[in-house]
Amino acid sequence: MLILPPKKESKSGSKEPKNRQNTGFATTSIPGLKGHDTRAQCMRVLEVMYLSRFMDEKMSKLVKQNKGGTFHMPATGHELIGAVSGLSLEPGKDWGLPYYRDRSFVLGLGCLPVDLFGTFMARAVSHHSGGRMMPEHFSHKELRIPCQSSVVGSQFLHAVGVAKALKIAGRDEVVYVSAGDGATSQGDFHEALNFACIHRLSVIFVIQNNGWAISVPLKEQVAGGSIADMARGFKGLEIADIDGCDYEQVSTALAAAVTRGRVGMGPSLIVAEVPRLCPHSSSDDPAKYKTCEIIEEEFSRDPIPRYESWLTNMGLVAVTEIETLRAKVRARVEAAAAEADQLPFPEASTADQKVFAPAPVFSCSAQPRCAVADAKKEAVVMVDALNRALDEEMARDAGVIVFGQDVAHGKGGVFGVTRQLTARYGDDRCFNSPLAESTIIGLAIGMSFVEGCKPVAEIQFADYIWTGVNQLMNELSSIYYRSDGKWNCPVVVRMPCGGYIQGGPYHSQSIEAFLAHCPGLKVVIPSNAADAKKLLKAAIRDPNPVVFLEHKALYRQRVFCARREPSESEIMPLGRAEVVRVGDDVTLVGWGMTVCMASEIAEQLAKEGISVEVIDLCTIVPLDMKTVLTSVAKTGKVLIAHEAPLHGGFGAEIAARIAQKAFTDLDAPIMRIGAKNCPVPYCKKLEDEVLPQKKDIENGLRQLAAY
Ligand SMILES: Cc1ncc(C[n+]2csc(CCOP(=O)(O)OP(=O)(O)O)c2C)c(N)n1
Repeated sequence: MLILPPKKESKSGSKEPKNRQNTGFATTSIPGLKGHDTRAQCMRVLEVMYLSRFMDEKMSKLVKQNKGGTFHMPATGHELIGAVSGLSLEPGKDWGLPYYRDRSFVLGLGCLPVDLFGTFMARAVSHHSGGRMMPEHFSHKELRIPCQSSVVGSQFLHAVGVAKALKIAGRDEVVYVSAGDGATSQGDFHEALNFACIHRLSVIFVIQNNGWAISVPLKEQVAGGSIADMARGFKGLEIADIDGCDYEQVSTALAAAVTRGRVGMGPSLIVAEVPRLCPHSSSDDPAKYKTCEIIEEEFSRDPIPRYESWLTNMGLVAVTEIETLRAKVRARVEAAAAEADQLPFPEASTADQKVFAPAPVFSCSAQPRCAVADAKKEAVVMVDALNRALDEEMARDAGVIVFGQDVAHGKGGVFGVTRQLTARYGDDRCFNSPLAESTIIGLAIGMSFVEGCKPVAEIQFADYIWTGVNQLMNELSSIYYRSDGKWNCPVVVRMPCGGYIQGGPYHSQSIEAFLAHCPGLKVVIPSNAADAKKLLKAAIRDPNPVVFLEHKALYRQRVFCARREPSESEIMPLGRAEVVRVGDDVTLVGWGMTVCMASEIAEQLAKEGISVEVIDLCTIVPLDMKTVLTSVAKTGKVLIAHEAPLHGGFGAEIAARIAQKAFTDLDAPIMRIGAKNCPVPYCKKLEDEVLPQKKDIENGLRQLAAY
């Protein structure tokens, strides 16, 4: 069984509340409750509800006062379900992925009002985002609240990923995730329920159903109008459909779900009906879509007076105590807002910092490049080199976990890259995912939140990443930045890419330019077997998300791609281009397939006295322009060749940089070669017409040489 290292608790910038005594709260039985502990716990719930409500009242004033915050996302009406949920977890042990209207959850778990006010006013608070995110996008490392985005519903899969890593590590922590009713229309919700049930994960899904997604009522959102009914098909999911303003129902449901998760019995779904007693946000006007009768009915369900009545009716608290508590909380809210107003704004100079986490520096000077000639003996092809890299990394680090479609057991991936890994490391360490790319990336994100876990996910073909692109580009890439460097995601996403195999439009795509345009992703594309092994090892040891592109047509290519297999200790740093052939007349910059083509052509042209310097970028991000510019300074002529469409291709970026930085070194116009601006067709005759061919590269090089 994999034992992941225990989490290190880093120091928080803010003081945390001391002597929190809510552990075990969830197991308190409510009916007929009596005694000091229970009373104290119930009062704590009320205190958290007041905190959230009074903060809303204060924020609605602050938003008009030019204090740095321009947007208010109120939580009024949602206080009870959130407070009880937060107080039901063990802070620092359990995990919470709350959505924006779940302020009482984070307060219940232990977040401080001063931090939340600071975030509201876009100040340099050490939690939540340090001014990088709009308010109510919670993130708190010590309280195990992973960085939340604005994309509704994508957190469901992160929660499932956290729970999967915890299960593999044999830990008894539970994972809470919340969202509104509208978010249940997202595919990620259904994918998350599916995965959580297949793997019997300790996730508590809480849907705070206020009946509206901005202006869209539930009946236009959910077939049949019942989220609980919609979810009943998921076997193994315990469902509670409750009144989210009724303390007994809420605390009973939470207690059951926490207990169930704690002992590993599987996921729970709590659908809690609540009123939204406020506009969707400070930019919204409910009068456009709610009648007075609806608004009146919603106010009749306000959880605060209802809970106050319940407390007094149960004899747990006197009216005077309630008044005292209200006054105390109001004063605390005022003090927290005033304290937050003293906090500085972040420095402008930090705006583009922390896009990437610092990566280890690998020394590779002692590692000579594996020449093509070496390949004749003991040559390894790329597919085998990649398999060896995974094998060695899994043996080295018990946190490396491989998953994706068809990757496990006897199949070992549709190209065989992951073969034998389940047999060697067990099905916790190499497992099949459902056929759902959003699940794969979302899961990887969640798993990477658990320290020591290093997910290496496979997307079967780069052409199918698009259904996972929200998780890749909107979530994974920016978590380090959005959390102001608190949460990093050491995820590798391997994707076979490229054409020349008659794969048609859906098995031929070259997508590096899309990826390169997304800040926060490293993008790697090896062009030979030795580099593939060494780069994959570097990618796995990098603390950032790395997309690792593997050209399908090079997987088993021998002539130009097979190499002597690098030793176990050889690693190639990301961000270093390689001069694969030294030359004086023309520089060719390529990556992936075009490097192999160019190497062959350069060999032929050398016989005619045309000396071509071939540069393999190896990594698109980080981009090693220094090597490119040094070569251009020598040759004065450059051809950039890539397989992706020329239009908007990554070659344009390189050309622009050369033009800006090395204009005076140029003796000829910068030339680019790429595919036609067209999908890649199936028929070989058509495919050859669209994708760049060796003769195109040859012509380009000849033209430049003669210029
Ligand atoms: C994927 C996505 N689409 C659209 C939006 C814009 N948006 C923000 S909140 C929201 C409504 C969400 O409603 P619901 O999930 O019911 O939660 P509630 O706000 O009612 O608590 C929308 C459409 C978004 N943030 N994410």
